[in-house]
Amino acid sequence: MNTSQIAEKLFEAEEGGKSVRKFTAAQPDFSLAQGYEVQQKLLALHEKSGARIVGRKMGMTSKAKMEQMGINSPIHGFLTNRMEVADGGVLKLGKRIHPKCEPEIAFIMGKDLRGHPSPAELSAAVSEVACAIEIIDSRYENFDFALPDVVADNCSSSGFVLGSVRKKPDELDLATLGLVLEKNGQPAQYGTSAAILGNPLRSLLALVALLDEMGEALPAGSVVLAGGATAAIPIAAGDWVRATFDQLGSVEFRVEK
Ligand code: OOG
Ligand code: MG
Repeated sequence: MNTSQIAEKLFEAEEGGKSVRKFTAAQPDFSLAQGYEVQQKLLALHEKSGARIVGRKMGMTSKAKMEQMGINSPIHGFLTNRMEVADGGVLKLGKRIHPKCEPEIAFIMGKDLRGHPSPAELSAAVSEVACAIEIIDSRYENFDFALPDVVADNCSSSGFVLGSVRKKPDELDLATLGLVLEKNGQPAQYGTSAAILGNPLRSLLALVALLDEMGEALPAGSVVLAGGATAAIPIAAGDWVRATFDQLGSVEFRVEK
């Protein structure tokens, strides 16, 4: 299959709620570069169906996630307006296949960023920091994929919830924010923002460098998810999930069918 056909398959899998086998199983030479090519074609299919890109997400930026998924290099995907769930709102599962969620740190960009900014330029380009929960849902059977597969599948992106407390990067020590993820009132994961490449700002820096390799900038207004700070946990209809972070308050949602 070529990259256009793979993009079609992944789009159909997501729309129809039916998982597919990882492409590297039948095409072992399917490369990371081709994975990103598929991802761009997938974005075009989402845009054709009326979705709008609102930001980017980083993946595999913590040891917990690398160990859970068996992949050890940072990757990025896109976020659309259709993926956003309001803080305190309801996630309708719809056609999701085997959804999970994970606690993250989010940046809302105030200025365009491109290339290799200095630490000062990086912080100055961030207008707000928020706590967040990402909802992921691999379109692959059993969440089983190699690096090019997961990149093609937009890094399992499926949804995100942004916390309502907003801070400036210099109002926080971004490397030391403790957090707890609860499901139905029970703690499910504990973590720290340090798990995200030592400091989530490093994840933002890595994203901007990776986008630059594709000839792209990160525009003002973008939402950026820096990557899961803990392993992801499964969610199902009826669940209530909340993540609480030092200095950034909490973010929560309920899950319905
Ligand atoms: C891939 C998505 C990774 C993260 O934060 O590391 C990711 C997956 O785990 O299926 O979102
Ligand atoms: Mg994530």
